[in-house]
Amino acid sequence: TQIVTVPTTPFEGQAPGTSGLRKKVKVFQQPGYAENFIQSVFDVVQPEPGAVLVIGGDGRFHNRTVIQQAIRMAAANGYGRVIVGQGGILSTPAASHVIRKYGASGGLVLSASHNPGGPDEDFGIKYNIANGGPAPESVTGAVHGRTGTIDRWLTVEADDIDLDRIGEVPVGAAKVQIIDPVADYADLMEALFDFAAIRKAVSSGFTMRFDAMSAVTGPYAKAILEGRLGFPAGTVVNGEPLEDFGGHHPDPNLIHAKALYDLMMSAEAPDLGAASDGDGDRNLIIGRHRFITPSDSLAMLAANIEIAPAYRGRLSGIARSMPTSAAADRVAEGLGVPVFETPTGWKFFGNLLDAGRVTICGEESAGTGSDHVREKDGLWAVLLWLNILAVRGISVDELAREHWARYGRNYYARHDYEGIASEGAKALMDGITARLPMLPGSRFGALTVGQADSFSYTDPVDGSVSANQGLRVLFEDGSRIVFRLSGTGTQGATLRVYLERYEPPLGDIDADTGTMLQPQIEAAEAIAAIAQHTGRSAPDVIT
Ligand code: VG1
Ligand code: CO
Repeated sequence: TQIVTVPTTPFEGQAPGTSGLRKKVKVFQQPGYAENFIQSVFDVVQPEPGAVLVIGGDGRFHNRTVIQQAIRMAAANGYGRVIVGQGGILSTPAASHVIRKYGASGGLVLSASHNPGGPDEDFGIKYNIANGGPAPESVTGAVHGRTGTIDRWLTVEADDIDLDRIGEVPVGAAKVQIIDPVADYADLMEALFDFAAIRKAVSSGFTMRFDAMSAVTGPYAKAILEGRLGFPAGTVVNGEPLEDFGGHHPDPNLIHAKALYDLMMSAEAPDLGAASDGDGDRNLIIGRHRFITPSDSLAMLAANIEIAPAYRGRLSGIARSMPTSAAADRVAEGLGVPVFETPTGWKFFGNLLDAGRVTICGEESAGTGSDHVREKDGLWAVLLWLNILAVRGISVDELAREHWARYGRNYYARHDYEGIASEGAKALMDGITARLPMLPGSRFGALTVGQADSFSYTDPVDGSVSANQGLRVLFEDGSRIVFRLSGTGTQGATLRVYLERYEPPLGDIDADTGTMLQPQIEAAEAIAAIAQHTGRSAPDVIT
């Protein structure tokens, strides 16, 4: 086939953030914008002739356009086979699994995750490597470098293919295979968990609601929960993936999944409420009248993971991102396994998982996962909860109380200030950074600072160093505040303030989180002058 070389010039700012390149759809619609980025990926990873590439996305607006183009470009760049989810759909964890299962050299995941979708909203492209996980910083850095010098991209002359028809079609010299996006993933879940025990609980009256938020998990949740596990039709709500997610933020938190929260706090609450995000890697867990923070969920799942058949006797270690609460650390200590503290973003878990040093990992941002894939996995977390509840025969609330009674409770909240001016955000972070050396010994109300630093991570497997991963203020009583700027936003800056305080088993373990964290909230304002720098008197989102 004829390979066509299209001349181009670099675009500013094609820097992958916490999870890929994310921009407004309008930015991606500029001629050559997506092509430049994708070609930069191919130029960096240099696929072996005949290599396999996986392509899939969360079904948001602009997905199909970019997929058609990426298929032609893959063919021109020497890939022999391109595996695409039907309709262009693959949840992020499903894409990770498909990459691993079919021995692909990597994959393109088209998503802006929990960010809204539609012509005026967000789009994103992420490259995952052969282990199924997000490319490490060495790769994303090289891709960013390449976007600054790129002068051509490669394609083949070929028409768009029918993305909705399962089967194989040639494009240039490559074979394009359209696969069922759900089947492989559903089989994997069935191999990990005790579906028989869950089915039994369902037939004995266990109820749940899963809110797919009109995003990618709808088909997966219906096939697994309603199909394989026997939950009644209607258990999955908002189950059709929509290009604009019905105009909502597909972000499973108490603000954007408020309808689910309200149901779970009402008299009609089912036993379990759960939700996932745009691309299916996040999870929200709410029991009847009991919200579980993602940090607690990680700890509770780790403490009980060996109940699930595929994890019996093989919890090797636990990893959490630095801003995630230390609840998981107490479980690791209790079980005698190591715990690792990584920077924010799933790419930092890949080496630990590949080396077998951890079995489960998680982030405070509603991400939990294990060594079954190399991404966080929303439905996996829901199924692990179901497996544990079904086998133990207790409620979410009972499990939480039992956990806190044994390990104590890490009260935790994250305050987000979204879409603030970039200069203000920078001034705020610079201000704290300048004060860091002076903070130890300073008092804020009853709190005294013990240690304050900028978090730097040395990967224990390959020795790579990632500096400036968040500013930490650690108080002498064990509580802490972390300040970070988001790396996934597309407009201005987003400040994240993470607040945490530990309460021992015999302490006040069933109190209101906001009240318990009030001293830390006041200290955060005193240390960072948030109101002055952001012009906001309160956070936009509290999770
Ligand atoms: C956020 C979360 C982080 C998560 C990332 C990608 O990043 O804080 O924990 O890994 O989103 O998740 P940031 O840089 O905005 O804080 V997803 O579901 O958006 O791929
Ligand atoms: Co996501």
